Amino acid sequence: MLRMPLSLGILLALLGSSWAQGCAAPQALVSELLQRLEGSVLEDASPDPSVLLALNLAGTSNRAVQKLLLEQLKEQAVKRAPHGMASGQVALLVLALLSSCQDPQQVQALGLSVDLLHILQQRTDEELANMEVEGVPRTTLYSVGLDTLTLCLTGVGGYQEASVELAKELLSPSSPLSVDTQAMAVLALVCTHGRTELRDVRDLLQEAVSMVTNGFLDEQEEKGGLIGNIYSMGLAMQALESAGQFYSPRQWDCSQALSVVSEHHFQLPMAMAQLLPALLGRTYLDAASLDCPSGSSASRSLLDASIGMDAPDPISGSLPVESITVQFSITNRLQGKPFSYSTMVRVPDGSTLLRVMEVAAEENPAVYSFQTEQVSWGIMVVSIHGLAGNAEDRTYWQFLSGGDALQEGVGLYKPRDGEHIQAVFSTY
Ligand code: B12
Repeated sequence: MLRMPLSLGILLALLGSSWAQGCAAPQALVSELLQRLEGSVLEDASPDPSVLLALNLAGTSNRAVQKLLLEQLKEQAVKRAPHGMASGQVALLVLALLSSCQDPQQVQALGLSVDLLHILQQRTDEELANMEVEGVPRTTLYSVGLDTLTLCLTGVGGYQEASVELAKELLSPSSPLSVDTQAMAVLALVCTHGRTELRDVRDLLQEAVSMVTNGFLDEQEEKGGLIGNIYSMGLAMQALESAGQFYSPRQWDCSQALSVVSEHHFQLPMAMAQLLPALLGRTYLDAASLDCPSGSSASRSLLDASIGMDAPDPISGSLPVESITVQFSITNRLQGKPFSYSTMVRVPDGSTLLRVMEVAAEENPAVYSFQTEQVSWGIMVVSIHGLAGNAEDRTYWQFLSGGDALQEGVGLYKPRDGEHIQAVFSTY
């Protein structure tokens, strides 16, 4: 059944301009994020299912952007999903299609057709088989959470077993779990809890969700609103929004979380996409029960839609920019011949870590050359000094400052003068 999308205008009018009751964000923040997210959609860029999902959950009225993204994602699905797309990526595609009222079992584009649910089921089975044999999924537990949530929302088999595995991992993790991973698992378990009839499964899921969400509430109280870091807030808020019955009679003071996120200037579409639904009191659990887009033809050009897209802060052109010095080290003690190098790099103040690495590589390419890939969260460093991270070995280049892992990627993080950044070849 097709219903009209919840108009953001009406919703915002209902919310009013100040903090409304319940978990409703200030109007200005919601409309700014929505506009920037719409503006991030480009004709020639690789489409992001999380962005379409968020726009649909937020009830965008920009049909041109919705239509463009949907077509791009369908093409991506028929071209890439049958061959090697990771389980979590298939799951995100399914969620984006569901939120657009499309049938994920019959995705058609470019004269091809694909059944994404069948593929998702297969990939999830592979994740679970890996967990059984090796103790870890084929990709990550975060992706298993996404897969399980998606299978559950579509009612396709396998999600119950996956939920049991996720619950066990939440209750006694084999390695520390990030807030993001726990939050995604909570969304999946809340869905399964609502669907399963099995008493012992329900009890297990209840115990796991209750433990995680109470932990989130404790952390929020201790850290003045923050749960994990600023980039995990979107998913943590979605988890708390969906799981009220599991921490009842305790209450969630969501205005505290809202004040933390409203103070941050989000730049990355992915960060906005995970946060926006939570600001409207919605979660990924709503993806399959959404009002459908009306399908009216695009009335605005994409150029119109791209207003408000903020470019990274430019370094002032007219004023002289001060230079800073950053120490940059690369270390591998994990694979092949060990190495460790360190250099001092001078860059204009306000430069990103990516720029620091580029300057290091220009000055000494034999040591500091590196390669990157553009992915959903921006620029990911895939290899340094000829050594590449690998999903099979679960290796990657981790970035640290003063021993702490950076909370942003190299394209966003701006080192301070005198800071020592380490890239360490690590496992996850
Ligand atoms: C799993 C995960 C990882 C895994 C990915 C392994 C894998 N093969 O799947 C590993 C451990 C490698 C990883 C590394 C890093 N991660 Co990470 N990661 C996640 C997590 C929990 C889930 C991502 C995911 O699987 N999505 C589902 C799949 C289906 O979608 P996808 O688009 O294919 O996902 C890919 C990208 O997300 C990419 N990726 C993962 N992390 C990062 C980080 C950056 C900066 C980039 C550009 C890409 C990237 O790897 C995924 C798999 O290919 C997210 C949490 C979240 N809220 O999204 C954090 C998250 C994306 N990671 C984050 C960070 C900070 C990092 C690191 C920079 C940490 C560090 N100090 O080194 C590094 C990247 C360094 C580099 N080499 O450039 C932040 C990004 C915040 C930001 N503003 O940029 C997040 C949001 C966590 C957080 N709340 O802080 N990560």
